[in-house]
Amino acid sequence: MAKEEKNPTNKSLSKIDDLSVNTENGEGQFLTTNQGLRINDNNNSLKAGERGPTLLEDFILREKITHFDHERIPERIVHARGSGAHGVFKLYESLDKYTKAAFLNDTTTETPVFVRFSAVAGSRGSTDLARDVRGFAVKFYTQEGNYDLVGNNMPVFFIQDAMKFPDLVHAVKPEPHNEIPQAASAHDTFWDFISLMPESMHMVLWQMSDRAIPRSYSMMEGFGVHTFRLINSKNESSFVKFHWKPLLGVHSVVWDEAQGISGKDPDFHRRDLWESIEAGNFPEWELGLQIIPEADEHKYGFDLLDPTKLIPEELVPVKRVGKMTLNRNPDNFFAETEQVAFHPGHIVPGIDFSNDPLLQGRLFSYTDTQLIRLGGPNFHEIPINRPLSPLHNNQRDGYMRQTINAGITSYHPNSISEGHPLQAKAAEGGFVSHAERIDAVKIRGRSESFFDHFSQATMFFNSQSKPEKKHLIDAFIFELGKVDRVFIRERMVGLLTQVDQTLAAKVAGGLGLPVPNAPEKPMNHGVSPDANENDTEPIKAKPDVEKSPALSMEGTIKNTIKARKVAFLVANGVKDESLKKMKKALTDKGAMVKLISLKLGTINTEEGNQVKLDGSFLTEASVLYDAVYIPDGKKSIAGLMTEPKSIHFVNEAYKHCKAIATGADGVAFLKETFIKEIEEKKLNMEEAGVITDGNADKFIGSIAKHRFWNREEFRNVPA
Ligand code: HDE
Repeated sequence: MAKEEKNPTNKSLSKIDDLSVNTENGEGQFLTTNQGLRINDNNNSLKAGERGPTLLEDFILREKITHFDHERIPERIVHARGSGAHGVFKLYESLDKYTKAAFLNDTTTETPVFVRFSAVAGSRGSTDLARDVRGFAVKFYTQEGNYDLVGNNMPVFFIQDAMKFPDLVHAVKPEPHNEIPQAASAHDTFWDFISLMPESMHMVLWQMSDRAIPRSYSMMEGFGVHTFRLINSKNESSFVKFHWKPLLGVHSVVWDEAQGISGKDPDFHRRDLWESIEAGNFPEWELGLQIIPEADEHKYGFDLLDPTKLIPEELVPVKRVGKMTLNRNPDNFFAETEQVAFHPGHIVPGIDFSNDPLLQGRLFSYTDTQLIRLGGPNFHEIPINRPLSPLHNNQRDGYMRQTINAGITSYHPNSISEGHPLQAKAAEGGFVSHAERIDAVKIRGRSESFFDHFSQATMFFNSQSKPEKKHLIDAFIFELGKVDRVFIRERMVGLLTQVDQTLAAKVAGGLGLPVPNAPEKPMNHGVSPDANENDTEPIKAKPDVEKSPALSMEGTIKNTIKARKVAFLVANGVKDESLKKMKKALTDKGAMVKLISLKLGTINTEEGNQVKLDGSFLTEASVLYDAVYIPDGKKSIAGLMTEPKSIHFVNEAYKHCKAIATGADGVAFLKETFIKEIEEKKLNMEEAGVITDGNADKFIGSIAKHRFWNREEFRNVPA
């Protein structure tokens, strides 16, 4: 018997590769049908006479249209809108003390990764800038099999038990009678549900914060959310929370801007990720671990198994253990980004689950949904989902099977193939579940340690800076303002009284509702109607820390302008040096510069050189940029001033608190804009992020600061 037959191996996969059609449209290749037949005329169907009816015989037309008719697969029920990229993960130091996972032990290899970022609620074609949680899913192709870290850009979740997930998603999706609104939580059913679910309060504060409208995927943190376990080679377990820390810092846009971007460029995040990678500005994150010894399981005022709680970094610091770099765009969106299938249950030896009831439910859901989304049980064979490690088992057949398994045994135990494929001992890398002792009564219920729904919501609110708090309050007023039923708004304000009285009062004020003067007793729908109400009432415990600075974006990295987009407003007569020097200074630091003018084409500089333009005031908008620069050249500035859209461009950038710079000539332009109010109020221009001496270093410093929130206190730009 041939070795192949005894031990079916991945070799059979390579047979398929040999057979696979070369789909690259390279030189000298002919157009063919799916059967390889060369096509002679791809423009006309087969007809009975030039003006006659089309013939059913036309198998080429039928094949083409049939395939086209079936091009769409169901979109993901959640996280439908997303973008992906390839990259690598490199470990800084071995973590063998905590885990035996090879990719977390070996500092010499680079582990390939594929990452998909997503928004949760909207459909595949919805805007990137919806107020929403973002998915942050990473597939590590390790030597021991695929490990998927399927996280979000917020460290907690709305609900404590998987049982509530379909309810949550039904509530946030467009309302079923009219399918409105798309990609938005600002509607009655969402807030009806949330206002009846006090456990969602902490997450809702994150969702109303600017974290829900990121500037870029590469400027978001990522979180594994649940507590997981690390297991070392001695089978010792520690608890762990996973973090991704972006090296560009954590930055967001403002809500008014997000709404503008949604119209001007709904692909804003997708484009940003794509362009950054194409430009060599590879997005980078450090993998961070919060490691909690098993002995400390009950040390904190919250339950480690409760996914509505985070561990403040001040209590357990985040240990940065390696770096992920995204360095390659996919070749084909559908084949890779759409067909990638993540699963929190894809783990490797050295990593294990906790009993978080949300995580436990997820372990069922992902394969289940992918079976239908990807059309059957063989989606692990789609190239983007294939592990790099060898794959042998007795699973066979099914829709779209690619592997041609050789041999006659597809069962275990067998003797015909001498028992192959073999079970692996733990020492040989076989996965063994952590032997956790469980001695329990079967119960449909929730632990009392999950009943504190408010203390971390309050901690989050208290940890925000003044502008962040203001944005958060405005977001609540916006969202609840879109709710038609007044009793839902009132119930929500009542719940906010449990979080913070000022927050509740300001939101009530914005909604024209009476301000409750004491915390209102919330309803608890997390329990069965048979439960004793007094034993199950939500409580507000004393938080482990009152404030966690790590939860504010205020203190984030502000020393880089890599991947930032800067608009240069120019017209005929712009000064060569003022344009070129600034452009070089910014692009040297990794920023992207676009030249925008009254119309497309080219302009002539004062020195008579021709410069190519990247956009016009019709094709571009300030919301798509991080900063604006107006180079010198009196004629150029006079030209710009003939176009009111250029004034609007700068006013809007000013309104959104972005860095703005001009040379000496541009000061006349600024006087036409609302920026003049800084001077009128005798405030310092540079402290408000406006540079008027064309100094590149100062401008770079201002862009790196991201936004000048101090302007919000006095600026009066109407629209
Ligand atoms: Fe998911 N989630 N989820 N989720 N999730 C899916 O799987 C689900 C949860 C997350 O880019 C689905 O293949 C349940 C938390 C991301 O392809 C589905 C519960 C977190 C992605 C599913 C949760 C996530 C998904 C839809 C509660 C952060 C996109 C399509 C028990 C830790 C992955 C799919 C990608 C996708 C179920 C809660 C993250 C339906 C039942 C908490 C990033 O299986």
